[in-house]
Amino acid sequence: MGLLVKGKWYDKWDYNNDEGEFIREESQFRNWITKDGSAGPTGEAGFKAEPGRYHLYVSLACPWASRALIMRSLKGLEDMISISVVNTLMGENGWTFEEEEGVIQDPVIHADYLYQIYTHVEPEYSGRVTVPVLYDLKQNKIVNNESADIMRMLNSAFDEVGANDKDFLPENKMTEIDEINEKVYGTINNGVYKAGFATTQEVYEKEVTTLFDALDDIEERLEHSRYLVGDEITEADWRLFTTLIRFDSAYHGHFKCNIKRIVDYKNLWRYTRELYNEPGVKETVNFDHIKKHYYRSHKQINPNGIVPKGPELDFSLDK
Ligand SMILES: N[C@@H](CCC(=O)N[C@@H](CS)C(=O)NCC(=O)O)C(=O)O
Repeated sequence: MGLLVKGKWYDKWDYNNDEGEFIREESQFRNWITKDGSAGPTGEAGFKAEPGRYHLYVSLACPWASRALIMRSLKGLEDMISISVVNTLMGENGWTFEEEEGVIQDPVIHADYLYQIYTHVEPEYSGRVTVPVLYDLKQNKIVNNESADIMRMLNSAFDEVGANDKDFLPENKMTEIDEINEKVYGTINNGVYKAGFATTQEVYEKEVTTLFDALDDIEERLEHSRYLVGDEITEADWRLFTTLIRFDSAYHGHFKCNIKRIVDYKNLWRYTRELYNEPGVKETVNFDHIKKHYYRSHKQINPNGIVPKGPELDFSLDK
């Protein structure tokens, strides 16, 4: 694992502050694809929704990249936005395109490493090299590398050029969606990382407690509501789902988020299975990539890189 400093790759672990807390860096590319190419809420103009123009770099292991992948699938954008899939191991060169089952090579510069895509568009880039990356094949620019933005643009930008009309961000639910997203992000999506990457007992215990308090709250909320914001699936559900689907296979063991498993919660388990069985979703979930990535990439947590055999999970709906 490492990062770019003025376009040069350094292999170093640099995520924690002096107190042992995990600190996530802000994503740097924040342009927006719009129906007519006008500027979106952030970034510059010039990115018009056109079939075949954009390419998405993902890891099938990564919950953030999977948000983008799920939205691409739910909106029927598979033929309009092509993808590359990185190798499961994030090692000394970061994400790579080394051959492995499920890997899809980079069509742009036939890169060996994802960081080469970043330096291809910005030779002096400094920062982390993360997935997802939404890339403009026409202008050779990175449009955006923030999954929260990518989800939002895919929800509607391509609707007039062939995407289906599903809307996961209904206007009248936006306030509630934003509120729940914020809570879920801080305590659950990022919460598993904050617990897993803590480097002191004290920080770990604080973070894992916050995480399970939040899961208990969601469990309670789902007692009265089929989805997070009423009876229709919204963006908020997909943002929570990509963490829940990885929980028992990766976070419970590798990140020591083991007070309970998702399968132990009545409502959260029902909810996770329902979302997993929505058309187009299970195709984006690859447990082999998920387990291999987490257990093999973070040597400071699991030095021998042993990948556990289990757990056996059955996501069918008739359980
Ligand atoms: N805020 C970003 C976070 C993306 C992210 O951290 N992705 C991880 C993979 S799960 C990554 O690529 N990490 C590489 C690194 O931090 O060096 C987003 O939501 O898109």
